[in-house]
Amino acid sequence: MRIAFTREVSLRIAECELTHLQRDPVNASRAREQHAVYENRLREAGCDVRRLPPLPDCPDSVFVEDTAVVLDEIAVITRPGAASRRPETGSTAQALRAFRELVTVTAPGILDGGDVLRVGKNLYVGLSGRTNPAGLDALAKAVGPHGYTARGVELSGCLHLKSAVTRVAEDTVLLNPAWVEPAVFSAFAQVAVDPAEPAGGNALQLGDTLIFPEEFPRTRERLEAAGIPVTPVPAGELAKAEGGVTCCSLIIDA
Ligand code: CIR
Repeated sequence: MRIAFTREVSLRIAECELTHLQRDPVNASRAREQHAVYENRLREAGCDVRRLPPLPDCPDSVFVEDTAVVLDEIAVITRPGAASRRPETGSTAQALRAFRELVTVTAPGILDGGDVLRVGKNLYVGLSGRTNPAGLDALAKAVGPHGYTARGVELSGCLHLKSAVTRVAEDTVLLNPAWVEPAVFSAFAQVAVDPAEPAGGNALQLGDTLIFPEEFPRTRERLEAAGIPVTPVPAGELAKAEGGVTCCSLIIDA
């Protein structure tokens, strides 16, 4: 069974953290409508969608991906790089405890799940404003005994590694070459985002389904030309909060 943990959009989402975008107030009810469509797409892709307890006073709490890194063997509870987001991890840990042994990142480490791209037993870890070398080390120590390697990846111009690059098929990544060095992913076939859609590098692969924002039609064309069909979702409202489609779920095979 595949479970997708999500969390409802806080009505305070307009007070979210912002790093690269100018504030364009998020409409919480529109964000909730779009989030409900997203949850339906997760169900259609075979997930049992379970909502974590609401955190109405944590504006960014819908972005559950940042609170944990879930692997087959363990789950690593993060220490988010933004202090405002640290209260989000407790309820994630509470939910994951039933499924995985937990390891927790501690100070001075910071780590956001959005910085961790897993491909098999390789973890690519963005060294971003939200993840530091101590966070990378903590992750590497936690996962090493289970046969994983974790390597740091430099980025520029975006919030998280997975803002810049995600896996879209067995052997293919989607990336924005302005934000991450394509040579790091030379082992993969690559689809580059359309330059007019710089935030188009974040897609969520669930088996044969690729959930992808409907706001990026040009990049969608590039994916489809590469033989990768997409399942579009409306994601524009949470994009104003610098969130993408991977950010809104934690996927766990139970
Ligand atoms: C933040 O800055 O933390 C939120 N406004 C956006 C987090 C998006 N999460 C993700 O990309 N994994």
